[in-house]
Amino acid sequence: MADKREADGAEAESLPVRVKIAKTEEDGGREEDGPEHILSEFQTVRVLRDSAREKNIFIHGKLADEEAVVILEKTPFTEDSLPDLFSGSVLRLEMKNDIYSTYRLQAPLLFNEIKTTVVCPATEKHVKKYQRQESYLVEETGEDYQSITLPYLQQHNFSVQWVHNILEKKAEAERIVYEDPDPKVGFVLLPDFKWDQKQLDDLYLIAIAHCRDIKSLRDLESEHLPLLKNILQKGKEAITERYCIPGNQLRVYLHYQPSYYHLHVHFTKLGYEAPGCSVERAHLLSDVIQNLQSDSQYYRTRALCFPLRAEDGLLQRFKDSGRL
Ligand code: M7G
Repeated sequence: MADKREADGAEAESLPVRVKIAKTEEDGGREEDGPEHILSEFQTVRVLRDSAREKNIFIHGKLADEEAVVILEKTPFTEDSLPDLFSGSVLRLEMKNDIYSTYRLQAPLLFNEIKTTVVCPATEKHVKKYQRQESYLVEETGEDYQSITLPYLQQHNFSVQWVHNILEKKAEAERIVYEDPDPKVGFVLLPDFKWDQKQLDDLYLIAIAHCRDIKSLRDLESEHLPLLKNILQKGKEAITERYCIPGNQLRVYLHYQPSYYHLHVHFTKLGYEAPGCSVERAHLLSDVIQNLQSDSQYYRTRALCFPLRAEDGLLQRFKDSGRL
């Protein structure tokens, strides 16, 4: 590969799309510019999902013989870009009728950027995660968690290498908004990779706990209250300071089930319907704190509801156990 990189040399610079990929542990988990991961080489296998309304498309394909998922998403307009957009664009008339007219606007190149996310190599679980599927609500008791969910997720979870890379400053270090380095109550706050940071309307950050022994909401007990309160308070303060958004305009929550089993908290702007913020998956951190204050074992013992998608292996396990 090193030879290929050298041989590509200067031409590689002018290739249309280059993406940064955080490598795995074998490579020291470091970020590297990878000319081998060039979307001009991407071969589409099939479209997993697309939405004309959300203006995005999720594609399963191959990148240099590896399975990959590519997500393309048109980004929102921002007010401060309007003067350049109006002055630098060419309008082509489509139709005119009385006071009504429609055009195709050809904007300067800068405005034609498409937010692109690449998962490579992607596992079958990644492909399923992004595929459009029916969802079914599951009610999981504390016993179900121990006998069905925990054994399943110990075998079939997504790698959290990307999380460790962030905590160890091997990836995204320059994107960190705030860090409390304390090993017990500390966390790293940074933009979620779903947010392009160009506008505040869809603000989305995640706080990742430094401690590595809490998989999800289910593991939380009252001993974790100092950690949770710290994330809630300092996370909000850091966002207010950096983005001038007051704490009471933030939706701060955990997912159950999460995709990645290392404790992390989502911070999104109130009013933005972030993916996964619906009642069947999001648990407000302030509620979680109060529930643990009333009962240390609340999340260990309570039945919790969550949606599972048709092809999720965990759904099958619930069916096999006669719980659905
Ligand atoms: P989750 O509830 O475990 O999974 O949240 P979800 O993706 O089903 O919501 C994990 C969060 O981390 C999501 O909001 C992801 O968009 C975000 N995320 C995932 N990865 C792999 C990365 C990453 O590499 N960098 C950053 N900054 N965010 C990520």
